Amino acid sequence: MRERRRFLNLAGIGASAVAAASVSPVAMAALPELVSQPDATTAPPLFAQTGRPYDPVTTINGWSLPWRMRQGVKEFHLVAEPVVREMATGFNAHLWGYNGQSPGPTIEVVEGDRVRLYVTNRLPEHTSVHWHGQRLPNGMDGVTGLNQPAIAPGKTFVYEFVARRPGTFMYHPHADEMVQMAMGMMGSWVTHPKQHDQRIGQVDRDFCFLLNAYDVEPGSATPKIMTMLDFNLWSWNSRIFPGIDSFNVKQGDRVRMRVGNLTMTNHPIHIHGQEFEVTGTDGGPTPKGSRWPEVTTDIAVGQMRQIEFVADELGDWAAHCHKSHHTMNAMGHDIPTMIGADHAGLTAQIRELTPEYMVMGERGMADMTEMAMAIPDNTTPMMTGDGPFGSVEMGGMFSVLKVRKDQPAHSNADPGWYKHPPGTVAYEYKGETPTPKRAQNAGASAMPMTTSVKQTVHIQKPHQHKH
Ligand SMILES: [Cu+2]
Repeated sequence: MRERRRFLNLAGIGASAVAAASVSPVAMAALPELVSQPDATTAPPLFAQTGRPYDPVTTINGWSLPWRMRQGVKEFHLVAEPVVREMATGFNAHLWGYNGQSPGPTIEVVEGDRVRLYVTNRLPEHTSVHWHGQRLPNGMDGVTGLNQPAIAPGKTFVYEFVARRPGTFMYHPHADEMVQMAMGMMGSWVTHPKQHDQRIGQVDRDFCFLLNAYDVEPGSATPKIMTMLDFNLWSWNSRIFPGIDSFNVKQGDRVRMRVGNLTMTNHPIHIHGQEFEVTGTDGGPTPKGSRWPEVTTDIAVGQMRQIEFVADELGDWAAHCHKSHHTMNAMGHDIPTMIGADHAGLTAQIRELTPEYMVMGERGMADMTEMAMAIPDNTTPMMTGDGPFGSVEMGGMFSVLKVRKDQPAHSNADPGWYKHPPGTVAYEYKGETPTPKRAQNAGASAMPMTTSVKQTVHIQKPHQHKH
């Protein structure tokens, strides 16, 4: 017991290597092996070595947690801890997560599995885990104070329940929830069906990711935890474009995407080039008669959606949140609209007061991607991403569905950019452009103002203080 406490205390300061050396193998065996992920790469699907077999998911820029079987129970070990998450190349955020990354690992089980989850708390404050959407005994639901005492720093709690229904779930703390979610504590959970279910089809590829959001000031690394709506980083699995891996599939593959929303707002998820159906919600598989084809589905806060489609159109297809502010990175806020504004002379005057002043966005903001403006260390440009035809001018919740003839089965290896057959790319028209006749009558002259409005603005000068 004493050894155990010492182990946990050491573990609490992140000295796991020291702890492993100072604890006997017998003491260690009480807990399932602690597996940690060092980086944000998309791990290959984790095929079951023990327990019932299933078709594993691919977690975008994530991984699935290995388990051990002990007396018929599937045992996992989650460790809540501070992590450094690379959100895009060169941009590291100081988050809280599980087992080395944020989000934590995906947990995959089979309907009917008895699951035991050890949760070790290495955070500086107490925590708990809520298994979002599951049917389970009330005392396992993870709401601190309501269902269980909080897990103090250094302590390990055990959750145990049977995964009763198949579907897509999430896990996250229900203790100091606002702070811990703003810091990145969350993960996906997939319960695979035990046997063939009429409503749950077979798919060739099964992807999984969470929608999350952060407010990290450019140049800093730790999220602001009081932000409610004005987040500046809209991410999938704590990654922002161009850091989000593409979905690489073979033409004709039946593809499933499982998406959970743990941000503070809804996200209309939109996929170009093919139509999908929502085959599952947070409550389970949808009845077949309730499905219809669509290209965008809105995912509200706390919801999970499973969408499915046959990827039959070759190409590189955008897949993104359709709120355009969510496909931009930091610096995307509080910039006035300058389109159409005449800056002549203004810049010189402002520069007398602020020598570094520059005009942004008088022709739109696309110039920003070309300018390669100097930005603070440890952040990422607002609109970026080099595509085969230039800048993609995106950020945040944006990725690409790559459909290829020769993508190897089950592989998410990046096939590179699509090679368009000759004559299938939009091109510049080089002929003459006649002025449309209608243009003469349209616009302001089509609806002339009958009365002119004169406005007088009174300016009151500030009183001068007399000293
Ligand atoms: Cu969005």
